[in-house]
Amino acid sequence: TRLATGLRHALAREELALVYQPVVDLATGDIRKVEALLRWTPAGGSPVRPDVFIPIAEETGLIIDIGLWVLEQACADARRWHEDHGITVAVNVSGRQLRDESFSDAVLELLDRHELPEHALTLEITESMLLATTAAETRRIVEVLAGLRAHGVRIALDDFGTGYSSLAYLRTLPVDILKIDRSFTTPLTEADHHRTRAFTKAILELSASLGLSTVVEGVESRDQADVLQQMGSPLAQGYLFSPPVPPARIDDMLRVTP
Ligand code: G
Ligand code: G
Ligand code: G
Ligand code: MN
Ligand code: NA
Repeated sequence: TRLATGLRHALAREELALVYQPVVDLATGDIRKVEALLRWTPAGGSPVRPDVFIPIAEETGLIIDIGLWVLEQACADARRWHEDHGITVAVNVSGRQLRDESFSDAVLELLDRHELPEHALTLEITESMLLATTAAETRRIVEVLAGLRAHGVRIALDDFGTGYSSLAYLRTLPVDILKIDRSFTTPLTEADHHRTRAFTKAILELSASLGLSTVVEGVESRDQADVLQQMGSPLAQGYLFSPPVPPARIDDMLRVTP
């Protein structure tokens, strides 16, 4: 297709860019980490949404090279944020990347080259990435994640609570962080919120009892943030704090000289 052809040239034409969304400590408002989100603006065109081009990148295999570019940029940016402020960076990865046999070595090599400690990088995975995989592929993905985790790289399970079998995947996948999907956040402050609050509270307690840390996504209002803080949620992400912004804006927020 036309988009696939365009995407094939996106790297060489420097049409890709990363934006970063802060993850804040609800108690203090301090930025604790950032999530890297990929943007593609074809030359002379308007931006293409990631939910449109990421699936194309996965189908065409372009996600391997694009994913390495994302990791490279994210580590280069994270280095100046981590050194002075202890900020860690989260990068979304696709199942296709994790099944690539050189993935682990590539990640460890670029952390080394950018002088970033392994714990400064979080890889965000989703349970949906396991839906179309065979049992052997799933075993391979678990092995790769466990290997990186043994080196100190953190693994986050993204969009938690949206799949058919979130709890089963939580038992299967080696993870450190749960990211509660924003579909749980929106109804927290609606009139009939009792059931939603019970679900969110239960996930927070489950996460804590498994020794995981939790990030709540999609916080858009002060009221939502207050409810979450009362429930003991430490970390949150959403438009209330900041939309995804270019790296120079993160530098401004942290008052770092690039
Ligand atoms: O801002 P938002 O529209 O950025 O992101 C839409 C979706 O695209 C999200 O589900 C996000 O996980 C995914 N996404 C964004 N950047 C990347 C990336 O670099 N790699 C992968 N695999 N997915 C990404
Ligand atoms: O990787 P993930 O699917 O979690 O990607 C995060 C997505 O959520 C991105 O598309 C990002 O732009 C979007 N997002 C971030 N904060 C908010 C928010 O407060 N509200 C809504 N509706 N979307 C958000
Ligand atoms: O400065 P501006 O209004 O563009 O910021 C947009 C959002 O980013 C606001 O909601 C603001 O709270 C958040 N923001 C700006 N600077 C900081 C900062 O230093 N720390 C945190 N946690 N949030 C910030
Ligand atoms: Mn994510
Ligand atoms: Na999500």
